[in-house]
Amino acid sequence: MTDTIAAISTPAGEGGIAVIRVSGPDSIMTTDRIFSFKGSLPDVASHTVHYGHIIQPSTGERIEEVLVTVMRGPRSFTTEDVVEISCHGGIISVKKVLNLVLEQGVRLAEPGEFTKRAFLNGRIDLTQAEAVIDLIRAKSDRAFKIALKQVEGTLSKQVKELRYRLVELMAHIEVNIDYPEHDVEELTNAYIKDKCTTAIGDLDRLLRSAEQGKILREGIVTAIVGRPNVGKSSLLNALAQDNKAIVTDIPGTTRDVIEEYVNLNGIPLKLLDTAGLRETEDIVERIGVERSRSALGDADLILLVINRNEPLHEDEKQLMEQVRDKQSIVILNKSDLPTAADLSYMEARFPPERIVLMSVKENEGLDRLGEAIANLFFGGQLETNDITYVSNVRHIHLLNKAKRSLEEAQDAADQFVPIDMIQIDIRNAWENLGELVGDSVGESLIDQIFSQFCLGK
Ligand SMILES: Nc1nc2c(ncn2[C@@H]2O[C@H](COP(=O)(O)OP(=O)(O)OP(=O)(O)O)[C@@H](O)[C@H]2O)c(=O)[nH]1
Ligand SMILES: [Mg+2]
Repeated sequence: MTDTIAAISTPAGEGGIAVIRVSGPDSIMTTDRIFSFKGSLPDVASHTVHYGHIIQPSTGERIEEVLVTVMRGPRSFTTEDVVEISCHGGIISVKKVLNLVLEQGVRLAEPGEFTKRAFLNGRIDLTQAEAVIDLIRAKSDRAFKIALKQVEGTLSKQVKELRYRLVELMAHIEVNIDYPEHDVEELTNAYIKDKCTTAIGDLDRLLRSAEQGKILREGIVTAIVGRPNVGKSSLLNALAQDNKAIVTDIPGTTRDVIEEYVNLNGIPLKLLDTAGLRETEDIVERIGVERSRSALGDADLILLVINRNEPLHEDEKQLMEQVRDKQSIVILNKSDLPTAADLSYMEARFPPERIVLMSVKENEGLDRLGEAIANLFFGGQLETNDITYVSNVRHIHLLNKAKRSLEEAQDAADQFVPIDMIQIDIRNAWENLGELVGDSVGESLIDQIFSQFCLGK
C-alpha cells in the first residue's frame, strides 16, 4: 500500500514561484481540505488548474494565494494522483503551506522519491530516471539536451535492441544444443563470432560517446595561461560577457585562480583565469604563479595567450614546449597592434588549426576560438542531434562489462570451445545490459540511484 508524499519541488531559496508536489492516493482529498476555491477538488477534471487560497482548516485563516493543478493517475509523472500547488510568496509561506499539507497526514518525500515511484510504477526505465538527475544538474544547454534525450529513452532503446539481438543469438544456440539433429540453421562458430563482432561494435560506439558526454555534461576544464599582461583576464571577461576578473595594464594583476562557467558556441567550458607566469619576488604573486602551474597540469584544455605585439619571451618558448603535446591552443592576442613576435617559431610547433589570432579588445576572433575547440574535442562535428551520449559512470561500467563478456565469447568461438560454454558469456553480456536498463536490478541498487536525487524530484 503506497502512502501519499509531498515536497517542495522547486530549488531552495527566493524565486518567483515555488511548487509543492503531492503524490499518492490521498493527494486530491488532502489538498481539498486546505484549499478554498469555488468548487471541490475531487470533482474537477484531470489536468486542470484552479485559482484559490490555502487556508488553515481549523480557523479559516488565509495562508497563501495559489494555483492548484490536478493530474489524476495514470497520466501523471508518478502514475499516481498528483497535485501541484504553485505558491507565489517567499520561502516562509511555501514552508507554511508544506507544513499544512504534512499536518494532514501526508509524509515528506525522500530525495528522488517521486522519480523512484515513476520507475517502480513502470512509467520510466532506469536510464531515464538517471537522466532526470542529469537534467537537474545540467550546466549547459547542450548537456541539458543530452539528458533530455536520455529521458526520452534513446539510450535504453539502443540497449534494448542490442539485448534483443543477444536473445535471438542465445535462442539459436539453445535450439542447436537441444535439437542437434534439427536442421534450423547451421550454427557455426563463425556465425556466433560475427554476431558478437557487430554487438561489440555497437558497444564501442556507445562507449566512445561517453568521453564526449562527460565533457558536455561537466564542461571542458580550460586553463588560460601566459605571461603577465598578455590579456588573459580580458579573454575570460569577453567569454563570460561580464567583468568578472580585474583587468589593468599593470603586469601581475591577477593573483588567484578565477573560475567561470561559460558557453562558447554551445560548448561548456569551465574557465580558469590564472596569474601571469613569471619569476617574481612578490610572495603573494609567487603563490599565484604556483597555482597557475597546478591549474595548467590539471586542465583538459590549455589556452596559451601570447601578446603578438611583443617579441616572444624565453618563458613563452618553454611554455610552448610544455603544452604542445597536450590539448592546447595558442592565442595570438592584441592583433589590433603591430606584429613584433616571431610567428615562425610557433608555426613550426603548432598546426594552423591550433593557432588563433585574436584581439580581445576589438572582440575579434572569439568565434574562431570556438571552432578551434570544437575541432580539437569533437573532430569539428558537434552535432548532438542524432548521437546518443552515454554520460553516466554506472552505464559506462556495465557497457564495458558486457563488451568484455562478448569478447570472451568471441575468443571461445575462436578456440572451438563447446557451444553451451559460449552461451554463458553471451548470457552474461545480456544480463549486464539488463542491469543497465533496470530489468534485473536488486532493490539496494535502486535505492542507491534514487538517493542521489534532490528533494522534491
Ligand atoms: N590593444 C589591446 N590591448 C589589450 C587586448 N587585450 C587586452 N589588452 C590590454 O592588456 C592589458 C592587460 O590585460 P589583462 O587582461 O589584465 O592581462 P592579464 O594577462 O590578465 O595580466 P595579468 O593578470 O597581470 O597576468 C590591459 O590594459 C588590457 O586592456 C587586445 O586585444 N588589444
Ligand atoms: Mg589577469
